[in-house]
Amino acid sequence: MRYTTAGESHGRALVTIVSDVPAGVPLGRTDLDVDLERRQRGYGRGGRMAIERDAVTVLSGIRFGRTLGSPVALMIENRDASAWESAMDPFGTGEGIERVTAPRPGHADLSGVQRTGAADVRDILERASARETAARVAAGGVAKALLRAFGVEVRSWVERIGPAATGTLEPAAVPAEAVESSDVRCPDDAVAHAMRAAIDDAREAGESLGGVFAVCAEGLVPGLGSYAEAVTRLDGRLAGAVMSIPAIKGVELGDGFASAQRPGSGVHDEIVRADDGRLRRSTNRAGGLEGGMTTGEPLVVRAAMKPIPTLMRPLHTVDLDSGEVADAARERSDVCAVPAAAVVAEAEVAMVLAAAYQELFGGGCLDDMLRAYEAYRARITW
Ligand code: EPS
Repeated sequence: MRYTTAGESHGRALVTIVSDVPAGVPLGRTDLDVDLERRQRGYGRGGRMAIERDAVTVLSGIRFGRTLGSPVALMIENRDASAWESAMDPFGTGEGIERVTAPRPGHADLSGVQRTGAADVRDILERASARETAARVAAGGVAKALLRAFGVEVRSWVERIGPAATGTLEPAAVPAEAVESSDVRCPDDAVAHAMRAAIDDAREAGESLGGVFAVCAEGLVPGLGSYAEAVTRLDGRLAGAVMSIPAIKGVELGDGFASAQRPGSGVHDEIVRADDGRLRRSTNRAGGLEGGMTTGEPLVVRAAMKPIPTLMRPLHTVDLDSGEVADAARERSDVCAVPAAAVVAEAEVAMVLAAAYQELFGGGCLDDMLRAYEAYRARITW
């Protein structure tokens, strides 16, 4: 399974096509829309989210609540597009439309115009906008539906926003309900309060804030991915997928960077026999991944998000028309989008894992995959 997206932030709609979807995967409207709604939430979001009501229109690939085995095409309309019709007109002349000429430090603006030769930074920023991640989340809904058939759930939480942090949390210490009811996706009430205060301070100061979130997948079978080839090792695929999300500047798997400070005995997870006779790990410092494969323990991916580059108190830049020092362009923006990015990362992780299930158990039809899965589980008696 893989996806691609198209769409500009203020164009008519975002679309995604999910290819190589097995037939027979149960998929309801809520499965697709629930995460779009979760991605829109979050303390620190800006004015745009008050306009949008992201919901999927299914264009192909689903019939009577099941996937057909054909590409799944999904569309999310941009409600804000009505205010941008002439500025985004595919066939207009652009006459009378104000150009953006002050590239924002930290955004795709400058490298984008250098790459494409565009005379208007808007040509770049419309697509580089994190609005695109709504389409990723829609695609992730298809991947999550496949994973659910194998008893796998993917969730996320936020551990840091600016200076306010919980420290590293174990999945077992993070109740899903506490996260979902928090507008910063943080299960610790006191820290959540500090996160909101930090966002308020940042807004007041014309600043933006980044943070750290974790994505966790539970119920995974061991052996997904591979130790054999660079491109099939799951670690690299997960890190690449999460780092493809705009503003993500660091990814760690399990204890990640902290592992570098400890001796081996303080890093590796001992193998023990559980009550059901199966082999497990006594700890999960590896974050559910060894040798490029899943261990069957919860998979934990953590990511660092930089602060959003659009600042209401802008940094200096150089105006591309005049060559003079200027204030960076100020688009309406979010103060903090870390909770939203966590939901986007769930989609990315789900897509990688769904593809890994298909590699191991076949990809044509869900029932065949489930039979292969049962045989695999039965073979691993220890
Ligand atoms: C974004 C700017 C803002 C954000 C947007 C990302 O949009 P606008 O330019 O319309 O004010 O709200 O994020 C989304 C629209 C979204 O759906 O997440 C940017 O410049 O990256």
